[in-house]
Amino acid sequence: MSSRSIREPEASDVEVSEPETSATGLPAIASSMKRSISQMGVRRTVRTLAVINQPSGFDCPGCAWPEADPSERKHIEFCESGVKAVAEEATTDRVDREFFAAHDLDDLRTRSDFWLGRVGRLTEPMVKQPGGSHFEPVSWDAALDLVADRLRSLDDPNEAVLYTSGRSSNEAAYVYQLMAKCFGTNNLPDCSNMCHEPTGAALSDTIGIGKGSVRLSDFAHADTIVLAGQNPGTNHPRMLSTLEEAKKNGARIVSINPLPEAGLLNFKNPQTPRGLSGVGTPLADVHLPIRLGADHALFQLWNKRLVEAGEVDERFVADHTSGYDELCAHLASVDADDLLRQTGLDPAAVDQAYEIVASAERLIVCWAMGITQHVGAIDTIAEIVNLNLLGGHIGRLGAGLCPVRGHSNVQGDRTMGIWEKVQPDMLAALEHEFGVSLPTDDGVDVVDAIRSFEDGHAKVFIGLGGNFARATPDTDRTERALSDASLVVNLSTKLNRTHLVTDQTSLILPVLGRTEVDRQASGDQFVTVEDSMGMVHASTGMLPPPSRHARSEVAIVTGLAQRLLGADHPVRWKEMGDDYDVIREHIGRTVGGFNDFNSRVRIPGGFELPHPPRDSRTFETSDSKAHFTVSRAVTPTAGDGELVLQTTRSHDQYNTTIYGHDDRYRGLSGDRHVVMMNANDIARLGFASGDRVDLVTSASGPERRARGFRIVDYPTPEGTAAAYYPETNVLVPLDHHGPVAQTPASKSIVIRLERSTS
Ligand SMILES: Nc1nc2c(c(=O)[nH]1)N[C@H]1C(S)=C(S)[C@@H](COP(=O)(O)OP(=O)(O)OC[C@H]3O[C@@H](n4cnc5c(=O)[nH]c(N)nc54)[C@H](O)[C@@H]3O)O[C@H]1N2
Ligand SMILES: Nc1nc2c(c(=O)[nH]1)N[C@H]1C(S)=C(S)[C@@H](COP(=O)(O)OP(=O)(O)OC[C@H]3O[C@@H](n4cnc5c(=O)[nH]c(N)nc54)[C@H](O)[C@@H]3O)O[C@H]1N2
Ligand SMILES: [Mo]
Repeated sequence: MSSRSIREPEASDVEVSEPETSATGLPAIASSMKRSISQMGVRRTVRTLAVINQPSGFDCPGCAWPEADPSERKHIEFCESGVKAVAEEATTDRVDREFFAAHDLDDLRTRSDFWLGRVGRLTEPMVKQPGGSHFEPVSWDAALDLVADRLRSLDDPNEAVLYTSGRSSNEAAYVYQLMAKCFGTNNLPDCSNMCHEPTGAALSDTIGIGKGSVRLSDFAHADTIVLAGQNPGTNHPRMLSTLEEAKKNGARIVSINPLPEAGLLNFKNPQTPRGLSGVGTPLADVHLPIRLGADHALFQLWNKRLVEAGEVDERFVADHTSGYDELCAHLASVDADDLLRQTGLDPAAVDQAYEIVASAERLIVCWAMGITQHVGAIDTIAEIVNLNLLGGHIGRLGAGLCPVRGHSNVQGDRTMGIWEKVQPDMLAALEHEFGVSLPTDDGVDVVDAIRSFEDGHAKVFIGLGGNFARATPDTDRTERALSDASLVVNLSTKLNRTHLVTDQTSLILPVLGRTEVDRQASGDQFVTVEDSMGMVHASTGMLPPPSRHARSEVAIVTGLAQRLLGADHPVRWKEMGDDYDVIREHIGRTVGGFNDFNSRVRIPGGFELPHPPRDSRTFETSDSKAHFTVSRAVTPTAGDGELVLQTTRSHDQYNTTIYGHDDRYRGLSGDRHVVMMNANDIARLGFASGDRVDLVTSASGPERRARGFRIVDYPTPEGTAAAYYPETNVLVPLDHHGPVAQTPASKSIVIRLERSTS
């Protein structure tokens, strides 16, 4: 299939069928295999899938859910979403110079995200000059010189913003942050800022480390698992096997989610006879269809009851925590009825779930974007921590806190120093290791980066992966802010909107993906990643590169750094680019937990990073205790004629990459412009299912509008609605975020509906 044959989907209408009540492994894998074979052929499909997530193979770019110990690993360690993610990368379609000659900028700007992603892999560096109509080929030398010259000509290094998406390897992330810091800026925003940033903030404050405290093996020992604000059937399908095993061992599961997501209710595992026979394993014992953003109220209500009933691990609380008396005083002052009302839940179901949680001896709480993408996210997560601390569910086998990360190496990138916030210990270690002096002021996060482009201070954008213009909130405003950027550089596998936003210079640098052989001067390289539970392991690609011009992220960054910082710079950029072991030696000496990195990562399965609360109930906080947190629960509300909207993922996308138009488990296909609403709201607001409406918000400033959405009657709680991201990012005001983390509150936007005129 040549790239030219990709068609925009026909303007079709949404087809609605009953939502599924079970996540089904086998048809799921079959359907994704079909697509994979159409994108990369049978041989490539078989070859690739045989080594995905195997100790000697490559790490699945799908999500950050960990793999089992190599001794327990199955032959198939992938899922439908993983197959789609791999096919997206390993496609045999190519975007070459003829493609760019045939499609000018105006043409590309009219294309959908689906089309841009489907045309194929980028093959050679391309540049669009200021005012230019087309992207044109440019040599690597000229491209890297251009970036280095522009950066050096800035008045202030902080006029550059260096973004990272969470797919980059540890090695690429490490050299990238080092280059930024040596250049003189901590402007290192990343996709975490829009994702689990509130998790890191809340966990650092309360338990002294911003990462989750469970191992994969804990799930087999848990007696209770709470799944809050997460859709594992779609976004972390391999987690369903873990949950199935936990159920088999007797665990009870409470799910908290406005939507009855299929993967929360039942799982038919294709790798078990039971799943094959179509029976499946019921997952959630209790499902709580909560109002958007009311999780804080729910957890606080449970905590109040636990304290009042004396269902507290007194020994743990006395030995390991501080702030208990303040918490008790606060919980005594809050009104249980008010908290319950905020949730909108059936009191009997809340009681039933409470009984399960209160009687837990080994409790794991998992959460993802349904918790973090709210104004009050940090407080909600701190309330979850309160729950685990009250029961002593931390540093105990089968218990703990489990933020479920998104991008496959988003956690590792942060560990490697991709962070706009300065980490004094790491800064000192880098200065000592390399004999350099690094900037000490915090840089900008995603939201502040957009503000900085908007006010004209920021001028150069560099993206190590990702699709900044599309993933960020307030699309119109953000695109306007970026349109004046004097230089936008993207290291990308695939074409996307961010390449097209600036009216000035745009540079596309094609990178190797994880599935591909990465050959450098010292021979074939592997890279490393860290999963959601702090396991670090190697990833080795085996497919041929997409073209002879594509370069590894490490090669591009070290090549740029040499030009930018000069031949006599004390960092050995070239040696690092030639041999990734050299990078890992530096990481071993400058990043905590990575000693003997090169030897330990060569052990199949890799190694585990230390986590003091999990390992020894040690809390590296100001008073060496885990902290209870006092905060007031405030649930987002909408006025008459309004709804609170969440923006969510369909079953057929990877963030801003749209694989197709089939949100299978929710029974919605054909078109992504749908708004899921409760039947009572549809009637109350004077509409009918199937009506075409605009979603409009006037919260936080001027009116914002997303046009032409079909109303679908869907089981979401009254007063709430759901629609897909990124199409609805146009509605998320840039200033709509919580404190500290500044993560856009893209799961609570107050909207009204207007009949579509278009
Ligand atoms: N196939 C696939 N896999 C992916 C991704 C992808 O796009 N496609 N993205 C990756 C990334 S970067 C990430 S961060 C993760 C995201 O994984 P998820 O967090 O599962 O992603 P979302 O689709 O945003 O789903 C949020 C879930 O939370 C629920 N929810 C929304 N608001 C609330 C609330 O206020 N309270 C509660 N209790 N629930 C709420 C929604 O109904 C939905 O089920 O997945 C990763 N994996
Ligand atoms: N409204 C709303 N907005 C959201 C969210 C939401 O739930 N609602 N979710 C937020 C979340 S959780 C996240 S993580 C962000 C995601 O934000 P990003 O990480 O910026 O977005 P992606 O869509 O994952 O990036 C896709 C692009 O990455 C490039 N790419 C893919 N693989 C590689 C690789 O191996 N190397 C390199 N260099 N490039 C590669 C491709 O060119 C592709 O076009 O979006 C956030 N935005
Ligand atoms: Mo994410």
